[in-house]
Amino acid sequence: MNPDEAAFLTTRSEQLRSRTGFTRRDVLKMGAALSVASGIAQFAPAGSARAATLDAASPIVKPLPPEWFVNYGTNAEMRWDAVPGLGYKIPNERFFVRDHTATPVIDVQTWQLEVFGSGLHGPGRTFTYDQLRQLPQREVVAFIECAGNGRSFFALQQGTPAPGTQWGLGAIGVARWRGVPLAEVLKRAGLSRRAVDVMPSGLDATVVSGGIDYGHVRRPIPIAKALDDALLVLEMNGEPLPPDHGFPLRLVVPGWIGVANIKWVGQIEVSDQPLFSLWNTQQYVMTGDAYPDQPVVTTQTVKSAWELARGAELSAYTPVALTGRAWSGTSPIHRVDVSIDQGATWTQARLNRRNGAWVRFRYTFPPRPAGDFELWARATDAQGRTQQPTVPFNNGGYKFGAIVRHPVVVV
Ligand SMILES: Nc1nc2c(c(=O)[nH]1)N[C@H]1C(S)=C(S)[C@@H](COP(=O)(O)O)O[C@H]1N2
Ligand SMILES: [Mo]
Repeated sequence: MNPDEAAFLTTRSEQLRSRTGFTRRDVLKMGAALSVASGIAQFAPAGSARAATLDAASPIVKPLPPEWFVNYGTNAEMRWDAVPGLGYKIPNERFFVRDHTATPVIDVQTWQLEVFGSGLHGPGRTFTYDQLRQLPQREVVAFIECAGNGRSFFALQQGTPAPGTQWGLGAIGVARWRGVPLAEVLKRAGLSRRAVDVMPSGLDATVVSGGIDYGHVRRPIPIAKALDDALLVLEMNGEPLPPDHGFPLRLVVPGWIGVANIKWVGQIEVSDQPLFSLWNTQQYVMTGDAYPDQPVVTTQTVKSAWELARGAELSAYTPVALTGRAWSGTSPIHRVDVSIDQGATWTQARLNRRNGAWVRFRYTFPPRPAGDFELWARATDAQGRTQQPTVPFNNGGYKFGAIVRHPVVVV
């Protein structure tokens, strides 16, 4: 690394430390790993020049106070060190945001949902906001988590950086979602037995990249999932959906990756043929040496996070009560084990009774002399899937489910 680059990284890392809770050591490691791969410009929150432009017309509508969020411009990560004291659900104003372009502001008076396609036996139909509110409503408490949550740890822990937003573990939130089962809407639109895929499409700006317009953000789910528990959501934690989270209507697909949960839905295509978009072909597909079959990413993996800053200081010779949360896309969490000696010995964490979208856990850090430690939390779900020390790399940096090594300093 030449000295200029080193100076750049130092500056960036100092900005990062104050904005993200990553330690300087983390950032230097990440920077070193990233500098190996060329053309990766998005690893850090925007530098000052870019941040100024973005702040002038923020793509995200809600306030993003730095004590709650790491601001990446079109994405905002929840800071885990701001989570202690929050209840089971993450309040709307604290929920992470991930926009491919920018949050649109939609007039509900003129907005309509249009359902169409070869998977219907008639011409389809439209629904107004009020009509949707008259239909049977259901509630679900579920997480929404970006497929790329934890991506930075491919660089930081495994030395294989993946391009894209360098999320820590805060691209997740849990909320109570209320709305109309997608099944109810499909039935009323004339669902045919021949339907195979259902593709909601967002009303945010189309995605243009390299001179190509890929259209509105949209991604199909199979009809089985659509009819199972997919919910067309009007309310988040008892309030109308906030603009950043999809007002007036978003799809919630419990357990599936973030991008399945299309925001600002304006159209739903129901097809008797498999459907494709950028978001289930070039993006959100596992690629790389470990994935010759290139599976489409659907459900989330098992993960856990500490409600604590990276590099947090703990008092020497004192037991310290620590908390965290663990989750899985496919079943409740069964147990969480903790190691502070690089996996040599493990202690079971105590799980709260409330379990489902995620579970909160408690662990008492034992009295220790001053020094550097790593907290390792290893969650196991009810299907026996356990976090491993490493995970195979994939080019998109999706589903980083390995044990995250969380540095703490005993002082
Ligand atoms: N229309 C639309 N839907 C979208 C997106 C988007 O950019 N446009 N982003 C997706 C991605 S990648 C994620 S992770 C989640 C984020 O949801 P949130 O911003 O409510 O946390 O929304 C998904 N739905
Ligand atoms: Mo995402």
